[in-house]
Amino acid sequence: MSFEMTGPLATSDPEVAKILGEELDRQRTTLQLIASENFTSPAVMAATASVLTNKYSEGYPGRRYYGGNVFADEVEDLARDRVKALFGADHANVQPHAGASANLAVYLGLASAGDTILAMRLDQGGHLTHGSPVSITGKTYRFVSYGVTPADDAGTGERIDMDLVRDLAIRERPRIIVAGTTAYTRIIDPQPFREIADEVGALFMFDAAHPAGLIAGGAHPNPVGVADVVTFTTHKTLRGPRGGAILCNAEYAKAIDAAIFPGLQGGPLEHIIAAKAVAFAEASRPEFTTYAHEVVKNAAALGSALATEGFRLVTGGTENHQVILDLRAFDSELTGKAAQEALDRAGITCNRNQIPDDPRSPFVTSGLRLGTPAETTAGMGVEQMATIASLIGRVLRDYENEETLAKVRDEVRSLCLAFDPYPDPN
Ligand code: DSN
Repeated sequence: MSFEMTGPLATSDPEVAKILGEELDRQRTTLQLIASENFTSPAVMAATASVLTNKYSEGYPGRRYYGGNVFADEVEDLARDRVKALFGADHANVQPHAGASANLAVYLGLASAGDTILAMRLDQGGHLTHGSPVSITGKTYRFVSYGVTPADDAGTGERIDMDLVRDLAIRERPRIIVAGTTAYTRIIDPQPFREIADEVGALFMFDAAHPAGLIAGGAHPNPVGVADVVTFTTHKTLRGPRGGAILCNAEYAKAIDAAIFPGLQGGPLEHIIAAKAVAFAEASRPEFTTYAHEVVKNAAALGSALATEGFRLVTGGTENHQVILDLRAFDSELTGKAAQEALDRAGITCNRNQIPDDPRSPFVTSGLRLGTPAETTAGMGVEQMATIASLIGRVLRDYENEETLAKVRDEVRSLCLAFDPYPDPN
């Protein structure tokens, strides 16, 4: 794949072309283990780089504010139809620029400022838009937070505390109950949340940003039709372009659409919507079902190999695309920050993460979050997961030794080149 280094960009702006070429090289020669990242297909990238970037399309298909939208309408309708078919939804809005704007639109459309919303705590695995005080969501609505159960030796703890969810729902009578996480390794069953929401007369929103691709591929339960509204990002396990989407029951369609435009956003990114349409079609193919199950299998293999290396896995294992390591059992002095930085120098890209009840700050942390969506797309399997776990163990046992990091970096490079996500078509 050479579009970054040749063609019109290289001719007219070699400076930017060089940076993009270097980023392409980074993605091809280092391990991408950030759980929220993936390698989109060349077809998704082609749509992203299309002429639709030139078009203003405020409004919705058939109800635009500017002329010339015949093809923008066609592509947005196609994206909406494809994603509705993929998840079995009544209504879709494919305009959110990100998961954060999708979540905010649900609150804006279905709640009033000051209303109570029940969601997962950021430091236990939730998201900034689940009411963090530094987010506009936490400043505008009254969030009440649930978390996870205490850790135990049997590995049955650190699960979403559904008793607490119910107790808080009964006590606080929230307008909306939110399920969904960014750092959590277990399947989230939407049904118990639905029952609690019904018991207290709350709306139920499922934030599927992380598992959307696993749901589309049949590896996780589908919250569509159980929750009133489902939000997700299109670029994580779903493997589309960077962006968001909202699915909802017909009765909330008008409120959700009005919240996105004109409530929160201006002109939609129709080139990204075209790329979302491509990704939704890709996710409906049988190969994607295989992919989704492989992602989960690879995460389980990576987790169990890392446990053998001496790491403690938060929740004792994984049922999705993530592995969250508690580094303290491996080395009580090693922080998430130091581990992330050493792994980066060795060509292993991942992110530090707080673990439940982390004594260290969010900037330092005692945990690391790893994910398998990207390298599974590149073709890696359980054998490579065992190799990766051993490379991580070697780096973190000797993380101040640049010689060790350089040796691992060479091995990482060879491994990645054998599983090139963007082989040159020539
Ligand atoms: N930044 C995303 C993640 O990494 O999970 C959440 O928005």
